[in-house]
Formats: sequence, structure tokens, C-alpha cells
Amino acid sequence: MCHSDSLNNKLSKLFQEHENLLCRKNIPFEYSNGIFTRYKYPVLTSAHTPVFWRYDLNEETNPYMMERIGMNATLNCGAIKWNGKYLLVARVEGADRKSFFAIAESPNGIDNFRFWDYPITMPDDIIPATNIYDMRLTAHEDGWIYGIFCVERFDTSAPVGNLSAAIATAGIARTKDLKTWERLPDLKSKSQQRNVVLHPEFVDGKYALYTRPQDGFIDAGTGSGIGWALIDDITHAEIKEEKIIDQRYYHTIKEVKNGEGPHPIKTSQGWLHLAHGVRVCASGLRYVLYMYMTSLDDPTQIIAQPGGYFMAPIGEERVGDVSNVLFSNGWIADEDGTVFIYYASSDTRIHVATSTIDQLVDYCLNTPVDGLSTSASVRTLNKLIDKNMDFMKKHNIMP
Ligand code: M1P
Repeated sequence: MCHSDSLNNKLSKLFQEHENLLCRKNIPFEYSNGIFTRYKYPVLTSAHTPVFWRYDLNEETNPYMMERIGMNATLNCGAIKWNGKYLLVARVEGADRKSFFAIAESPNGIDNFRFWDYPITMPDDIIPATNIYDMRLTAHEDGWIYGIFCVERFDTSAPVGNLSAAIATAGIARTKDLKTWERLPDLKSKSQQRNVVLHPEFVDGKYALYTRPQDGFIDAGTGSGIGWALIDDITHAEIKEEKIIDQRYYHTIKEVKNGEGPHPIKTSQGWLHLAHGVRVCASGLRYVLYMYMTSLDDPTQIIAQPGGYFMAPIGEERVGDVSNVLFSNGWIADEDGTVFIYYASSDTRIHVATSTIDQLVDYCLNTPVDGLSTSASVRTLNKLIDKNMDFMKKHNIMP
């Protein structure tokens, strides 16, 4: 049966508007702090999800051409370069609050991201979960691409009436083509776990995981930072020993919680890490991104720890479903040294920022560490001012 003219108009308008959004060119912001460059438009929003995910296109079953399945947000994505394309495994959250994974690909990493036709159907046969999210992708030297993600289930030991109690564990799946996924048993751990990330290389012949032990579903509690654990068998992954490698500290950007972002990038000077740190304030939790570096010889040893945040929410990034949050679990290092940092703002949309390996290493090695007190910060500041005063005198520079 033919569609009516008005329906044809509505449909073509929907498709056209969607196409315009997908094809919009992204623009770098002129202002940069020399460390990274932000871009004007988010690379993925809920409006980027295909029209045919949200609408029933048949006039007979959808005479008002209403959205039938609402998409609420796109956030916290894993990232990988694949066959020359920049791929994001986005966490897409429906209006029903359930998250799922879907792949969007771009030819250049900064715009033109387009979702594949179908989301990932993650096998759920081992222990069914209520919600899954925040996948970290690792192309491991064993030849598989692993996706490690948070698996959330209701805590059946919760007192009657408490419907918010949940348990977080790390789900593990692997693939060779990003289409078909083999689900492995969840990570066995004494504590709850979120933000678990697979290191790309074997260490002492074992798989290595960055972990984030936590006492409760939300609270890190006695979990004192980002951990590290060696795993004998990834097909039955179990944490036997866990060592904290990046600790939380009082009155820092990671006082309340922290968590590894994507897997670290290997550079000639060490492993480059991106992570998130959380502090609490009157308006709630504030999530920022920070960086650190670890040694190539011993990836559990920190060799650089720039103080403070690397990126914090600004402008529209500050507002969303969970405001005042930046979170990143995906970045891509290109062959020419460009780094594409994919980060979500306020659990609502995904952005890109670009930098280079050289700039990020320089940032890590030359940004002063956090001295953990006001007097230490002022001493550090005075040192730079003294140095610059000498420099300006010597070169006859007037500020
Ligand atoms: O809402 C902010 C973030 O909260 C959690 O992160 P973390 O485990 O570090 O507290 C996650 O639910 C994450 O998805 C979310 O963006």
C-alpha cells in the first residue's frame, strides 16, 4: 500500500533532519590551553540514533508517526580504529533507563558518526543482568578484541522496599569482528567492581586488569583507588591478588572515587593513562578527567602524576542527566601521533577532544604534582613565577 503524501512528507522530513545532523561538520574551538583542542559539537547524541530505531515507519501501525522507542542519551563509549574507520561502542540509554551497546563509525574521528543498523546483541546466557554499560575495548596481543563492561544486577539481599540496591561486577566479552561477541564468565572478585579495563599486553605471561574495588554499588568505601590484578585464565577470570596503583587522597580531584578510563596508550616514555576522579560538593558529585603515566618495565609503578584535572566540564557539558560529570572510557591513538579523546558530558552526550602523544606525555611529565596542601600549591606557583620573572628580565619582556 502506498503511503499518503502527508506521511511521505513527515518521513522525508525526519530522515532529512537526521541526515543533516549526521553530516554536520565539526569545528575545533580556537581557544586551546595547549594541551588539547575541544570541538564545537558533540559527536554523538540521542538524536544521532537511527530514525528506524525510534519510529515505526508504517502508517498503518503508526498513523501519527510518533516515536515508539525513545532514546534518552548516548554516553561513555569505548573506542577503536578499525579498517581505517573510527569506531565508538557507545552506551546508548533508552527512555526506559536500560543501556545497551551500539557502534557508530566515522571516517575522520571528529564528525559524521553514523550508527550501524543494529545495536550489539550481547549474549546474556551466563548470568542475566538488568543493565550493562561503559565498555572498555582492548585489542589484546592474544588476537581478540575484548570488551569489559559494568554489569548491574539487583541486590537480592536488600531490605524489602529498597529497590535501588544493586551489585556491580565486570562483564567480559570478546570478538574478532565487533559484530559477533562471545560472552565469558563475569570477573570473580571479593568486592564489587566497576571501571575494569584490560591491559593490552601480557604481563609475566598473564592477562592484566585495572580494577576499581568498591564496597557498595556507588561508594568506593575502603576501595582506595585504581587497582591492578594479574589473571591466569581470561575465560574464567578471577582476582586473586589486587594491588592499588593509583590511590585516592583527601582534598584532591579524586578524593571520593577514581576509575581507569580506556586502556593506557604505550609510548616510548611510559604508559599514558586517562582516568576519572570524583569529589563531593554541595551540588553533588563532580567528575573530572585526569592523567598519569606508568613505567614500561613495571606498569604498576607510577612515573608521572600531573596534579589536578586534565579536563573538567565547561559550558553545556556541565548540564545533563547527571550534571557536572565528564567521563571517558575511549580514546584512539593514530599512527601520526594524534590522539582522539572521546568523553561524555553529564551522562548525556559524547564529545571529542584532540591532542597528540607528544603533548600528552609533555603534560604528564611537566605539570607539577599535587602537593596536597595550599602552602605546597603556592610554593609551586611561586617557583614558576620566579622562573618567568628571570626569563622576562633576561629577554626584556614586559607583561
Ligand atoms: O554518573 C557518573 C558516572 O557514575 C559511575 O561512575 P563511577 O563508577 O566511577 O562512580 C558510572 O555509573 C558511570 O557510568 C557514570 O557516568
